[in-house]
Amino acid sequence: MAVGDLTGDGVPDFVFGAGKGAIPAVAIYDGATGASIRTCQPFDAKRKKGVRVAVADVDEDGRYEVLATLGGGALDTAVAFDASTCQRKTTYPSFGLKKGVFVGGTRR
Ligand SMILES: [Ca+2]
Repeated sequence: MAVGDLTGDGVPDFVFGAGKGAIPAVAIYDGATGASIRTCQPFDAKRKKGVRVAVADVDEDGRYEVLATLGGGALDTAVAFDASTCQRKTTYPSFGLKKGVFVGGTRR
């Protein structure tokens, strides 16, 4: 789970990654209302290793993106995507490990 203002209303929103065995989805909820904003699927549906998430402004445009990686046993690819469109913005190169990686976010 990660927290960050993805809607721009000044209230932190919540991002949840699916657990191991589930389709690798990321669910985003509005922190002000608790309503579901959207569910994104940043990885192939067959890669059911669990999704780890973070929130960070990776392109320094003043808006947060969602960072996601797959859990242990998966390639260590990390991606950043737009929370409002689910469109991938960045794919980070693999370290060559298949143990999964973790992601963390920052504030500017
Ligand atoms: Ca950004």
